[in-house]
Amino acid sequence: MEYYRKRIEKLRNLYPEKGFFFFHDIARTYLTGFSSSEDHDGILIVTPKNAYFFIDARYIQAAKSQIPSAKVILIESYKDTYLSIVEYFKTDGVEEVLIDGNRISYTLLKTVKKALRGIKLKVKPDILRSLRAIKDESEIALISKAVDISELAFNKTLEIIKPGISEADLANELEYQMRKFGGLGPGFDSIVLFGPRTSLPHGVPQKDIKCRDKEIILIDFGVNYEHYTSDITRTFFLGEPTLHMKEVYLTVLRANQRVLDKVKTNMTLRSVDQIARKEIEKSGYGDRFIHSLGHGIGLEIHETPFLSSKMKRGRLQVGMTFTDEPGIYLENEFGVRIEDDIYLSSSGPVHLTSGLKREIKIL
Ligand SMILES: [Mn+2]
Repeated sequence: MEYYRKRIEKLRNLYPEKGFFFFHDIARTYLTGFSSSEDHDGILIVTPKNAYFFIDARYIQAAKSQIPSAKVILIESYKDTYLSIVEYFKTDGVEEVLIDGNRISYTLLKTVKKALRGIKLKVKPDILRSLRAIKDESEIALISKAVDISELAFNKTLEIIKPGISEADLANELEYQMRKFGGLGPGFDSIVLFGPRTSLPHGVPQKDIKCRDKEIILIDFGVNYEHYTSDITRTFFLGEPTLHMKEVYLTVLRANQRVLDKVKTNMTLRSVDQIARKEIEKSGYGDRFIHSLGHGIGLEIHETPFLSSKMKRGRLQVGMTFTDEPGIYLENEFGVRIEDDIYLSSSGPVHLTSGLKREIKIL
């Protein structure tokens, strides 16, 4: 409970004297712990003195019992509520309100602008980005739990792999196991690919693609645990892989491992990407590593920090959680990606996904 109050306090310190208008689920979950299904269900406003959460009758009971960090107020109609919110800001002496420009629709922005008559409205993209990039203890615990469930679900799913099973059926089994072990479900659409289709970095599992006798299999998945997600990729084999596959696999593994060995606080984001990229370039596959090295994980599957050679600014900081996912993709042949989750603690990187072995795995 304290964590939510602390986050609101940090937000106030970052933008002193300002008011905030939040209307999307990520911000609500981060600042109150309460999640409703749609972005437009629930409005959170924060002033220098108070926080108010406006919600309709469908959620009011749950919100009242679950939210310690804001006063929960029942609303009859969202339209009227927009008009009444201005009074809360005025009573608390707010002269300028910040609103998240990355997520608001043009129509809602117009409505809010009109409703806040007399108060300045400033559109600010991704207001919570810098706060959310640095995880607190409770967030690390949730991500770690998501990782634990991922391991259990993955290992259980391996048991049913045999020639004839389809990509889609395997993905369904994996997602069923995630829920069975306590997850809310997948953190994103699971990627389960067989054979040459492993060279599609974001392929969609198909019903009519069946596992063969000898097969390369790529599974990229995450578990949503209390709205926080893990993100893991394992590439492995049913039957003996070819020498070429082994060589590519070991190259990707070396790149992945080098990042784990070298990553540290204050490193520039692009240089982290470079660690893996150089390793892959040395083996001659530099042009087949066709995406960036990794991204932050948390309430969203892709969030700050972005570990990419395109990042001109930004450094790793203590408290960040991110993926380390080099890959090599050989069109019409096969692809290999190995993705791990890392937490940068004050005493160095913590390999969250170490429970899922990364040496060549043959089923
Ligand atoms: Mn990822």
